[in-house]
Amino acid sequence: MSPIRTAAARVRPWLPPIAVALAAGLAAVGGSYLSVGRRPAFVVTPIDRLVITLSPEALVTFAITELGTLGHQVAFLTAIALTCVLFGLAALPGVAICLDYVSVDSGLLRQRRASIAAGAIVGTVLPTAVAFGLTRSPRSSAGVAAGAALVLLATIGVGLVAGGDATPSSFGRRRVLGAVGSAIGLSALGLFVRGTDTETVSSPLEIPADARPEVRTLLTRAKDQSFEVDGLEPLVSTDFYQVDIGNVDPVVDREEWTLSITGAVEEEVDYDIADIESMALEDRFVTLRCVGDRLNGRQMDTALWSGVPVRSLLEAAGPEGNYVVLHGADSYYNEFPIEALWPGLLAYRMNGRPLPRAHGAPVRALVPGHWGEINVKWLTEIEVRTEETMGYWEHRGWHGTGPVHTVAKLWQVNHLGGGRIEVAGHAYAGTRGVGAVEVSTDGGDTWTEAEISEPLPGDDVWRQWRHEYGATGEHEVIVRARDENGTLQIPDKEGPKPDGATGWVSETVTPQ
Ligand SMILES: Nc1nc2c(c(=O)[nH]1)N[C@H]1C(S)=C(S)[C@@H](COP(=O)(O)O)O[C@H]1N2
Ligand SMILES: [Mo]
Repeated sequence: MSPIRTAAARVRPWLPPIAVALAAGLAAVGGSYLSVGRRPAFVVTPIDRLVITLSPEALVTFAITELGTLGHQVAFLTAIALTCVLFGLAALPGVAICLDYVSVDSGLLRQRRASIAAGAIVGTVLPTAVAFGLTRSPRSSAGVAAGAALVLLATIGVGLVAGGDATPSSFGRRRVLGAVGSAIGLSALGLFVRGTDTETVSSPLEIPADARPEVRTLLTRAKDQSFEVDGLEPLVSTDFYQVDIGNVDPVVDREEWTLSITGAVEEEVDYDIADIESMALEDRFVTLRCVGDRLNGRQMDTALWSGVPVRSLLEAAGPEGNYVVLHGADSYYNEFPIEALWPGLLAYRMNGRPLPRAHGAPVRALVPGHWGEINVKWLTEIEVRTEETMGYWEHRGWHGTGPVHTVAKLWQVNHLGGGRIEVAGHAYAGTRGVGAVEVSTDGGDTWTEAEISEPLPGDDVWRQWRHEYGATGEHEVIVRARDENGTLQIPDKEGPKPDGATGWVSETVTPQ
């Protein structure tokens, strides 16, 4: 067999091997996804971690506060692209041997079956080794091997089939097309089989048939107490926000999971899921809000959580320090005064169902009144400390471990006809409780108390508010909450970083 080189290859000899190698990289990622889905073993997961770790703080903040979910998607797509390049690089030596560009141009080897075979092997083994090094998952690595091998075989196959009668340039093009086509095909199959592999969290409005009577009563009560305002989320959120340091949630095996209480304690204690489930269960409505939430953002939600009070576990260990660091299985950690943890809950159910993976399965912490970030998910360790240290977000310039600010959101404006307008939303003041919500429909000159929903049981739960009025011209609606002590929501406008957004939500409304 004589080497056939394309016109393009003569001008840019590196182009076909790079194109084929990148296709092998894509196929490696596609193969890994097909075999394990969006899980920690997916080869993109460690790269995603690296991207987030290495991203400049300003970019991460922008993604969290301005882009929200979109920011996660952009970050994840970047990680996917980088992973394709990484595996493309790993496949490149093999591809180069296979395509014989190395050999022909360097004159060291002749194109022959042996070098094709060697190239195919090298081009498969290297990416597989990289995958195993990154994920330690045989299954994910096998997916990578299959993807890389598929592309190499497709390339070689096209070479053998088209070798005889093709013109040099169409021959090179066909090999590249064979490589790219098979890579896209495999990735499409991965997407088809796995979808986006994100968990669907059932709506709390459909109370599960096997719900405990207490849960049924509480969820029904929340439903009944919710205002009937068109488009307004009920008192138990139907779409609970999610904020994570990574784009792939950890998968924690319930049976293998343990929670350790360590550090400055009289006695270190370990619990497994059976221990936790054998303790008396408590149901609590708890609202969470992310410190990165914009003033009128949507990173504030409420669920009915069931679990065990932290108190009994802490008492058993006998803490001898004033601080705790909670650690999650995703290497996330956060530090705060132990005082805040004592009244906390270790939740393993949410709205009458097992805690979803997205919200920290098997067990997460719920710490009354504090910003979302200390409510550590996939909780594995409670480390007691005698001295203060910094948590994950504090290292990145946030101060989100303290109590939440009081806030009233203006989430819904309904035009009821005849110049009647209904404005509504949710208000939250942590453990201080929402005392009142005040609305101004004239840009802040005069204020009226809005109607607020009956309080749900619980020390750390939001309320809804609504207000109906008539208007003819364009006007500005402003809303502000007071906590149960009568303290007004902070008026000065500040963005979320570093202490959480402050100010009063205002919106210009034009009657229809
Ligand atoms: N292990 C772990 N716990 C975590 C996080 C995380 O990234 N990893 N994010 C925190 C942040 S910033 C918030 S606001 C809440 C969000 O909880 P949710 O995703 O269930 O809404 O979880 C907190 N607990
Ligand atoms: Mo957060």
